[in-house]
Amino acid sequence: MSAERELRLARHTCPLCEAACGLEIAFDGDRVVRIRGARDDVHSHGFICPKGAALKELHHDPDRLRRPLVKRDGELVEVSFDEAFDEIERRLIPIRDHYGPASTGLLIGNPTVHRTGMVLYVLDLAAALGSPNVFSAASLDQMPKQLAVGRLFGDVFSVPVPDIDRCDLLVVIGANPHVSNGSMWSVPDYPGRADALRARGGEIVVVDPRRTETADHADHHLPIRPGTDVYLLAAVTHTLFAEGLVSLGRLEPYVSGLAEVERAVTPFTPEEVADRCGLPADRIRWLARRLAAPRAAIHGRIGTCLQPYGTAVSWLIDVIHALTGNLDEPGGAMFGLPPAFASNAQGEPGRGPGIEVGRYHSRVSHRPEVTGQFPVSCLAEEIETPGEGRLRALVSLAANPALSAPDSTRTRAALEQLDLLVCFSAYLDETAALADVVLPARSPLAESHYDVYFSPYAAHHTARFSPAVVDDPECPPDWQLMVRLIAIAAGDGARADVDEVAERLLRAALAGVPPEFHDGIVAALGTRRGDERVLDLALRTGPYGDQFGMAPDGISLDTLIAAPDGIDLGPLQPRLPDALRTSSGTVELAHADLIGELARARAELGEPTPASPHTFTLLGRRQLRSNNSWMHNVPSLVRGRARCTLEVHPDDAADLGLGDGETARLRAATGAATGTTVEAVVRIDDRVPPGVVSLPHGWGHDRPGTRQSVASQHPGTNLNALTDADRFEHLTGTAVLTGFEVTVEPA
Ligand SMILES: Nc1nc2c(c(=O)[nH]1)N[C@H]1C(S)=C(S)[C@@H](COP(=O)(O)OP(=O)(O)OC[C@H]3O[C@@H](n4cnc5c(=O)[nH]c(N)nc54)[C@H](O)[C@@H]3O)O[C@H]1N2
Ligand SMILES: Nc1nc2c(c(=O)[nH]1)N[C@H]1C(S)=C(S)[C@@H](COP(=O)(O)OP(=O)(O)OC[C@H]3O[C@@H](n4cnc5c(=O)[nH]c(N)nc54)[C@H](O)[C@@H]3O)O[C@H]1N2
Ligand code: SF4
Ligand SMILES: [Mo]
Repeated sequence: MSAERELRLARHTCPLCEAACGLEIAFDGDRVVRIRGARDDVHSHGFICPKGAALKELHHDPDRLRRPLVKRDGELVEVSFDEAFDEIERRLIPIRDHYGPASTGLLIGNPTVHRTGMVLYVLDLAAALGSPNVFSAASLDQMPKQLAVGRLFGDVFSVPVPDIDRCDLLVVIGANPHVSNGSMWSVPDYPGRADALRARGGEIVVVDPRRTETADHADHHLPIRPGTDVYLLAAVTHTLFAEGLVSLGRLEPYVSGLAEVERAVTPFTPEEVADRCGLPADRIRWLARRLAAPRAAIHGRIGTCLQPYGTAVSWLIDVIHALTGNLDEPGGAMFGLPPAFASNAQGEPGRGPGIEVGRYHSRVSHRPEVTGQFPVSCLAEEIETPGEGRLRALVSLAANPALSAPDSTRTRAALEQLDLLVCFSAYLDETAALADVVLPARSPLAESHYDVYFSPYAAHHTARFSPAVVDDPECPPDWQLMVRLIAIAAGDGARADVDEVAERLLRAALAGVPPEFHDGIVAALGTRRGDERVLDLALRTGPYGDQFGMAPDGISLDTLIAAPDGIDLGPLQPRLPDALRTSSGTVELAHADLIGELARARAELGEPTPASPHTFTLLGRRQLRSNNSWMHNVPSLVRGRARCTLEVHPDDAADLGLGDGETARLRAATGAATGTTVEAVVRIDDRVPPGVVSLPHGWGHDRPGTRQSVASQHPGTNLNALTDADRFEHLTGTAVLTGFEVTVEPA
């Protein structure tokens, strides 16, 4: 008791995943002794997962990078920050001067969007580099969803999310929120909220080839065959029309393209697709009828995006929401209105230019840009292929493509060919080990946090800001490192004053505001620096903002600092038609590209299924104690039973002669990676159906040159050694990272 009283308690936000849980951190002096969920947090109400608690170990991990590294004579050696930035300038600028801006590139990894100081400057960095070669984890993740909603609603960030606290039916398709806590859906304590949904009489249906942890806590599990969701959802849509279940409700005047959709789904009768999906036709009709009731919502994620029809599947999910009157209705799928950075709350309400893709194309395989990026699946070829515009210098922000990107053997070889690789990273990970310059990231506890990117997808409106809880005098904050990179790329030089460059960027962002107000706005932001100024500006001019005094009850960064548990801004509210940004001012259901995908799927339905009896379909999976390709250096998360295991159905294990805990050899059976083998420890488990095996991604910590002493004792298997950069989703180039063919044999 008395010892408890000595502890200093601080509040922070977990930056590890999209749930963005509120944390209560207990310090004894400057040591973190305990991290718990912050009980009164308005967003997460005390919820925390093992990864959040493990921030304690992350913070104190001696392996975590603390000083910059520069490669000298083949060895990475510690240098000062000034030396590191000088080195970047000395090497980057001549490459760009000599070969042009396209010879430089930017790779944006997942943690970037969880770090306020990074995400608020990342577009400025891309602009300063001036290169079309911008890649991000989005094309290993949600790009199909972004394109789908861009077509439907005119804005690539307008993803509607299930109103879980008020719905009566939740259909989870290709997602495992019980483990992931939601994705493009910030839903801390999914398990508790799912239980509450069922306790009030609602039901959960899981559509997943694997009987997931989410399915364990659901009412129905539909074990669909991998990669066939487009057929299932087309048949559901077909059934809605065929059975007269289409009812647009309040949105009737704001929906276009209905007849085209009806025509396009005509061939997809439940009987026609049942075999392909591995689901009985009457089960498909049942699902359609259930979805046609009020307060029903669908959540589709990684399993629906990282497959060959990712955009079409994502599109059909929201088409079904619209057709059943469940779009933008309480208990259905709703658009959040976050306190800041809401792209669909800016400009004229209800209308906009819509989206454009393919404004330019990649050099080697002529892939269209989507949201100003090329897909990671063409990163390696842009480095490997000689000729004008070859990618020679890459800045990698919190990305570990050596494990996260498809065909990692090829990706690693390509990264080694670069003239300059700069990595901004938390660890000397498998990618940073290949770098010429490595910049260290501060501990998340030394960074302030506001959830810029995922607050639009929160299941309930809140506003919360967490100041840094410790100082790190040795390592500058993220925003300063970002601004120094921008200064180099923009020609201000490595030693430019970060505040001056930041102020210039801030003023440039005021372009839409009459110039006579600029000085007053900048002055009103006071003495804050960097990302906190950008954030304060966005909050104050946002939908709940104080409008610099014109709305005195509104919020600002000061109000949020005074409310460490956050401010509750109420449940999600209907936002259509105002949130639309399509040129027609309607929900445009029937973009030609998407209708075209249905025609393509229809043609493939006649072809024999690709699976052969000798191969297995490999799925990925996420795990509670793992976070993509990192957090494996934290002892509490890797302790105990091996995590990176290959799940094999008992019947298959018997056929193959594989016992639990034995090692299997997997061999890629299709595409450019064909023949590549990896070994994985087997776990016999009937969660996977016969013919399907499952292996988590982000492992394979046995590469030379890394500094992750714990992770390297639990290396696991690199799933992406088997995936193939040449297999990608048709419209976005998103890598197909789930549902590909492998052979399995005892090692
Ligand atoms: N086969 C397969 N591959 C996949 C997936 C899959 O399901 N299957 N999922 C894909 C998805 S959805 C994603 S999002 C990607 C994720 O893959 P990446 O974009 O590579 O991101 P992470 O693996 O989360 O983290 C990359 C690195 O960021 C560094 N890092 C962590 N915190 C910080 C920080 O605060 N600052 C900085 N500067 N660096 C930090 C860590 O050192 C880590 O090594 O993987 C994709 N790859
Ligand atoms: N604990 C933990 N949480 C995380 C992460 C983590 O690494 N660990 N990563 C974060 C990131 S970056 C992301 S993007 C999210 C992802 O969040 P989720 O998408 O919820 O997580 P996954 O576990 O990848 O779930 C994908 C599901 O799709 C299924 N699936 C595979 N192929 C198919 C198919 O063809 N059809 C159907 N219907 N299903 C299929 C898989 O079996 C799996 O259950 O999680 C985030 N949260
Ligand atoms: S669910 Fe996500 S945000 Fe919450 S504690 Fe776990 S890792 Fe952190
Ligand atoms: Mo992701």
